[in-house]
Amino acid sequence: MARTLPSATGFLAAVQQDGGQVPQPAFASLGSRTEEREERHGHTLHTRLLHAGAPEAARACGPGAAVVFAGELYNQAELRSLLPRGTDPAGDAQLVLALFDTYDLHAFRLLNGRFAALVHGEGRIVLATDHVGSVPLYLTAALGRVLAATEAKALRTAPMGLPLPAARPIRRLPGVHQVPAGTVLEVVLGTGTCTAHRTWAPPHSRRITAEDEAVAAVRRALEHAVRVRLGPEAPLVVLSGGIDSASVAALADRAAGPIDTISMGTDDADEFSQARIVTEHLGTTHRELIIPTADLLRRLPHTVWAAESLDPDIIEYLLPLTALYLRLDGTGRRILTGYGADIPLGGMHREDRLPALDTALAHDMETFDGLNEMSPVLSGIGGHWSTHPYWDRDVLDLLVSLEAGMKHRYGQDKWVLRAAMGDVLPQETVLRPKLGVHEGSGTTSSFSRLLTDAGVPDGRVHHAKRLVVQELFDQVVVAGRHPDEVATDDAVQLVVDRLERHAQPIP
Ligand code: IOT
Ligand code: MG
Repeated sequence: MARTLPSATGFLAAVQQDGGQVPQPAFASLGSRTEEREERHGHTLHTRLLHAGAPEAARACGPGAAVVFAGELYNQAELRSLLPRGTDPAGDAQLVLALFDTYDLHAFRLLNGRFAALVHGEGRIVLATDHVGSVPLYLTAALGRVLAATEAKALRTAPMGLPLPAARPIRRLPGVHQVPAGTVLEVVLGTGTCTAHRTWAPPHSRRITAEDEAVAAVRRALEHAVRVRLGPEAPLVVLSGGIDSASVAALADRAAGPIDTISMGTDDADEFSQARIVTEHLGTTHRELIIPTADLLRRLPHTVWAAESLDPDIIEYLLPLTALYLRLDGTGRRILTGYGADIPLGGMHREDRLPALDTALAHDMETFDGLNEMSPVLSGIGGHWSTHPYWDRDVLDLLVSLEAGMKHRYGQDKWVLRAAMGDVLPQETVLRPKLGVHEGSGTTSSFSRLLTDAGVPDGRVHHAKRLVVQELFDQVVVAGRHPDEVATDDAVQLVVDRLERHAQPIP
């Protein structure tokens, strides 16, 4: 069978002295599981991998270090050119191990990928994610013991107390920390010292480029990012019919067509006609999926379970996509999405003043870490693997650093992207204004309605959404309940009762 998913999509790994017990992780992501134990440098490395049938390439061991790797690299060819002649690593984990032998933890500064990794070296553990932390990685530690996992809930039964000031504490899960985006954490087993090494940061400067150069650079970078994300089988592009996902579909179709596309809508709203303009132009195998609004809202617990995020706005963007991923036929699809384009291009802000546009996008680039909006678990709960060309390291570096006048130009938002795609998409698509997935699917309004129908005053709806998400997080992440057993309506009722109690004057 052609392998279209990465070797591993998640892991729990423990390094400890006594070879003690390791929790059986309750991953939300689907996949086969393999367990391995190995004695190294007086410690046991115990790995539980989540994979799609070929876990071998996700682990690599050498005399100096062992690597556990979930996800995939997108600049392998470049990376291989750094290795001595005759070195031919079999997979991404081996490649990382070979680079680690030469560059030590600075190897992670070289990678462009979507991954989480653990390296066990002599007396220390190195934990790393890709430049934007798109595969979340969590840890908890004690002196001489480190437990790391790609889902926070996998660590909830075994939190340990070692303070890790270099990592981000997870609210509501004491003892559990997240590896910050673009950061390598190094934990010395003997002393418990934890040091952070930044491997990537969003550019703060802006480049002045001629129009045609900027347009060509965007096209080239995006084309490359799409190409390296394709597997051996036709990819599936989740398509709204907006410029972001239509561009990904067009470039994937040119590189590996014919491709499959899918659009979701609800009984409240859809963007089917706009998506169809794209699919007919490209000749994709297209499917329209209507998810009844009540079913959509029932997936709120699953979305929080997968994203492990407490941000109600982000959860609203992710809910329709999660519901879509759960309804795909079969398993093991490689999914390409246009998610993320709006952040470096300032598309969400509908802002035509350049200072305000750059302020907004600089803010978004400073605050995305920990929101987990690109977590592979969102599609992993349906057994799939998603990837985001706009957050490719090279694409992101380029888009962020273009001066704001390339992003808003001639009265258009995301101008440089639209200009870069003019020859492969219908004019109507190129000119179509932004509509967020939370708007196009009616998610924001149906979630609001759920709350106002339960008695929440209009002015408190956003606050109530935050509390509902928090309540769901407490149930499906902190308490470890399965989302199938958690009802959105019950969480809403709990929040409404709590709000009403607090609204009463204190006697
Ligand atoms: P939006 O850009 O509308 O959608 C994200 C992706 O989801 C699209 O590119 C497309 O691949 C897929 N998608 C959207 N709607 C549908 C649909 N009806 N059917 C199938 N697939 C669909 C929010 C947003 O507007 O999404 N995402 C922003 C940024 C979030 C802000 N985050 C932050 N500040 N940290 C984005 O950049 O994509
Ligand atoms: Mg978008």
